[in-house]
Amino acid sequence: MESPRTDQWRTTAAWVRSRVQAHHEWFAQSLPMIASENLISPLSRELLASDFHDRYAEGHPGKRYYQGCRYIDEVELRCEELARTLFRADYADVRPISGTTANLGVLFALTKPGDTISVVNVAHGAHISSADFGAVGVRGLHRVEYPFDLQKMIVDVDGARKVIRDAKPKVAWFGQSVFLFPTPIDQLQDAFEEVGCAVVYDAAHVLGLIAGGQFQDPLRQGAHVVNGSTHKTLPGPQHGLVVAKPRDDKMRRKLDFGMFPGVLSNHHLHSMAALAVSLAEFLEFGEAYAQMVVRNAQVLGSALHSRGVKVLCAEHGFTKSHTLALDVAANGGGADRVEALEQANIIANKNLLPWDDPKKAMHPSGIRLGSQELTRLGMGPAQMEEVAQLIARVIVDHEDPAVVRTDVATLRRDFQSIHYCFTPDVAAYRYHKLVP
Ligand code: DSN
Repeated sequence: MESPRTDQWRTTAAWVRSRVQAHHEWFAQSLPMIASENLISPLSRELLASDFHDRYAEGHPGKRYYQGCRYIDEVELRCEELARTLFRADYADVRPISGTTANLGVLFALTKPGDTISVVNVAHGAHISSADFGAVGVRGLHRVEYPFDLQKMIVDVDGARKVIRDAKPKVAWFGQSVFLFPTPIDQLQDAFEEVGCAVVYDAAHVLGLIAGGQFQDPLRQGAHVVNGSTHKTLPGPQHGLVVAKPRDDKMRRKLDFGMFPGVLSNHHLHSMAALAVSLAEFLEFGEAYAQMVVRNAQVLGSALHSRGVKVLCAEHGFTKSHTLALDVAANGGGADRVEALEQANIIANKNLLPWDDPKKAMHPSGIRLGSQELTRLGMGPAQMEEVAQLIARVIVDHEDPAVVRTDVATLRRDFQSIHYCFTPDVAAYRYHKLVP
């Protein structure tokens, strides 16, 4: 007979499983609109639970520190090849286990403590990697910031050129987490060349839009390195990626060493395999997906604007990415309105706007929305009009979220499978139920 103690932990394990199941059921009735998230395909998801998860494979295919890597090596070589093909890159590293790890590995490769780096300010939408309290600070770098055009929500070209010329950074770093418009790095080429800096573009948010040819093409606009996470507009596993056109062999070797042994030990082989499948699927479906993501974001921006929601950059078409930034200061503030949206089963995040006090990150005036996951579920412009109406009822009209929630569920009922992938029919089952 089992002891009561054993029962206690067995019950706890079952309870954890039931909470995950509850989460699945909740999200199946919701509109997930956090700009950094997405749905992995069923085929990729299956590999996350494979035996690759249980193995070690430090080093490179054919030169491992562990035996047992015969098939892992084959998959990793193919994954690298798929990444080089998709991004038309000379170099690919598919080992980073997240976007921040990719950032850290690149910083470790291209800088030494005390070097200067030029970055976008976090208040202007940069990722926390660019902050003193993030990866840049961990590497002990001296940070200088580009001036930012708050009307156009992009780096100010003349100001950035001056910063680069004056500070002579070792690395000029770009990329944002509130990433509405392409960064004009092509116009900074003269400054990059004059100071001889490495140019790095953190593409986490827009990786799929770049791969799908719908945003900008940093590797052909002056960037040596593009890095980021692989689960936002590129709908792959929670993982990271570096692709590059290294300017010489020395940079190539440094990038390689920076990742391993620089910041990685083992590199999560199950998610590397899932990434390989996601990259293959993106080569097949990515262009159409990325086009629809951007179109949906623009339609959503326009529809929200016409319903009285203050969407940033109305005069510039709201966005050229998957992201919209809303100023809801006059509607109760970001924290208050995302709570109400969540009550209506519309999942979004509060966000600092450039003019907010950075110390008030928990009570900002903004909300960030992304169109990439609803697009993955098969929604198009007609649904964006409906989504805008649902959001405006909460944000502008302060309607009872419980009433809006029933209409959210009705809209969501017809959008249960994952699109732009090889096995759309399996999706609903995988997404709703844990495998028995
Ligand atoms: N923190 C993530 C985001 O939501 O943008 C990026 O890592």
